[in-house]
Amino acid sequence: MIRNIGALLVKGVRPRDIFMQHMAKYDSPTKGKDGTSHFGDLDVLHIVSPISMLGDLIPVMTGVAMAGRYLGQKTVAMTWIGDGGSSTGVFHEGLNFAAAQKAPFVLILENNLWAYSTPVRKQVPLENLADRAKAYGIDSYIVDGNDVVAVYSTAKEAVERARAGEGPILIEAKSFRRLGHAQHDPAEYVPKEMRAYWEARDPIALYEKFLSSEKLLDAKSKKEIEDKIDTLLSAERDFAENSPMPPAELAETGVYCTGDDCHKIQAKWERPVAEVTPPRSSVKAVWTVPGFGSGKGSGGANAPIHFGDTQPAEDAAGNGTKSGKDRKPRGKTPAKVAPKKTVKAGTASASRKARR
Ligand SMILES: Cc1ncc(C[n+]2csc(CCOP(=O)(O)OP(=O)(O)O)c2C)c(N)n1
Ligand SMILES: [Mg+2]
Repeated sequence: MIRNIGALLVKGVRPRDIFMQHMAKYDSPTKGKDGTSHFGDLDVLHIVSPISMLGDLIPVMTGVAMAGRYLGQKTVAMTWIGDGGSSTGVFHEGLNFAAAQKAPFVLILENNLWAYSTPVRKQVPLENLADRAKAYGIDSYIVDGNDVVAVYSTAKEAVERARAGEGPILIEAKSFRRLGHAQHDPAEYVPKEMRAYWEARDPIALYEKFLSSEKLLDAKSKKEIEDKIDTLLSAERDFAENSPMPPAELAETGVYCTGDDCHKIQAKWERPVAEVTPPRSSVKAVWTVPGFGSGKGSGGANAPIHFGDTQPAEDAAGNGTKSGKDRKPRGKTPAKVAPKKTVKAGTASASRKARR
């Protein structure tokens, strides 16, 4: 999800890459092709590029989790979704699929109370979005999303459990979106009292308080950290600003995958391939259905799908015509009696009706 730039930095993405990506510079991860955080790094940092369509990353990350397991890796896939995004169809399809596959997958649902200008209460009738997990028979956690240590330990536990085969796991992190949806949104629809309540629970201030109370941070070390970050960010910003814009003649390159010169990603097998090769079967991997496809019965054209009470295609084509166009219309006089199953079903529904 594109709201997780913080997580990218934690994973090791350099600030310059994020700056350049936003400036659409040539040295950016996508060489200026995309202006937002739509980039990943499969090879080194193991980051899958986000997708703008809310929820779509859930089945994708489920696939990544399944692929890792198949290849014998001990990977756990993780992604984020918002409160709004958790109401999309693909959220439910993806999580159901992950649950059915027992995928080693951890999904963090950031409930920041707003989806653009829609408050969470207007789009979902649940107090706790973690309850969505119940529908898929998977475990979930609710965590104070503004408590850095709680989020860390909950996520760590969930990842360990997913790695041990207990996944997928849903974590609802309760939080708040302090600014608007984006720079163009002043978020005047947010009640003042609500903003004040959450501003008093700023996660960075709370974490600093925690570190001070644990004697892990004092004014001097705080200043050192802040100065270090300022220096790093200035250098990274300067690098990004001085990076060239992409040459116009490259505008149409790198749009489609062109094979080896595009990427060199290979599956990393960590188990013998033979282990997952299916045993030889005496049954041919061919399944023919009379009258289906472009065989004899269809006269070379698309075969009609026939149900129990319609004339089989081969019988109908028995007039010797080769072309589908010239065939006599079929299905007017059923050649066969409807199969028993259909009769039974009809009887059952008739008796149901009679009971009403
Ligand atoms: C399927 C889909 N519908 C609509 C959008 C447009 N859109 C982008 S972000 C957003 C709001 C998302 O709210 P939420 O999921 O709560 O995440 P938040 O922005 O609060 O982190 C919308 C409607 C989209 N990207 N994808
Ligand atoms: Mg939200």
